[in-house]
Amino acid sequence: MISYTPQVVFITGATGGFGTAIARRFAALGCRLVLAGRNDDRVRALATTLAPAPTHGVVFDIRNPTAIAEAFAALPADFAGVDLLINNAGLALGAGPAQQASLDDWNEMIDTNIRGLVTATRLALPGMIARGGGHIINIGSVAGTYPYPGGHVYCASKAFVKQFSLALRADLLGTAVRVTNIEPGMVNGTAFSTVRYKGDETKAAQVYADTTPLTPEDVAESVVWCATLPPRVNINRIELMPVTQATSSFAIHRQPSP
Ligand code: NDP
Ligand code: 8X3
Repeated sequence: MISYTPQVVFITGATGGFGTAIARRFAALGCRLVLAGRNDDRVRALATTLAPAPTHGVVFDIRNPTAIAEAFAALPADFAGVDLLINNAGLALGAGPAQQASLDDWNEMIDTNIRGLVTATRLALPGMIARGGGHIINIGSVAGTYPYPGGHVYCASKAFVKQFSLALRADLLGTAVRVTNIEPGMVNGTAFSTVRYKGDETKAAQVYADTTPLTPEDVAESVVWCATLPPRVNINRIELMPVTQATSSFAIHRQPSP
């Protein structure tokens, strides 16, 4: 049941799997959408597919705080009152052991998943508070709670997103601004694993082989549910996994005594 409909929804990573699925859902609800991506052609193409929904495209690399600030400052009047920010842009790079990982990959994950997310959040918050309400929805991950081999900085970045979400809500107590962290497990139908494996489609496909993963639409459903609840309700976190995935026990390395 839809109890509340946001007016202006700002989605980072709108050109990717989750971002596009989320944009479609809010377009269908009649929201005005700010579509953020780093590729102008892809942002324009997405806007075309969403027409006649009112959209405004912004193009920036989320690792560039100045560019994000300029995009917020230049929002046209009818898109300036952002009352829902969806911090979705993010990526994992590499899945090998930490001691063999690329430091450049680690820094790119930190700059994208952490610095980009906090920058967009900091820019959106004052307007939400001034207008008397708003909602920050972060796309975290089960990786933020459950570490796994090869997860290192990706897991840590999503742990940051989870704790930042909870801490933010603590600061926002007394305002009508909501904060939610959505924490999906395995989701296919996006570029996530292809990006992680640097374009190796075979390795990316192996992640989902013989399973029934979640879909981007499943994630979008959880986002829309949180955003359309009555304004008195704050969903702090949602953790969702496919039925074909579960958490497991500790791994133990056993070595016979010499
Ligand atoms: P996609 O790779 O399909 O989408 C990622 C989006 O982030 C793309 O739009 C991409 O832009 C954008 N992006 C990445 N880096 C930057 C950057 N430097 N500047 C601007 N935009 C950037 O993956 P998903 O849709 O699967 O991932 C969306 C979010 O969900 C991520 O935060 C991911 O960590 C998280 N997640 C994914 C899960 C999964 O299994 N798929 C599970 C749990 C969480 P571009 O289109 O230009 O590449
Ligand atoms: C994406 C899910 O399990 O690959 O965040 O880390 S996982």
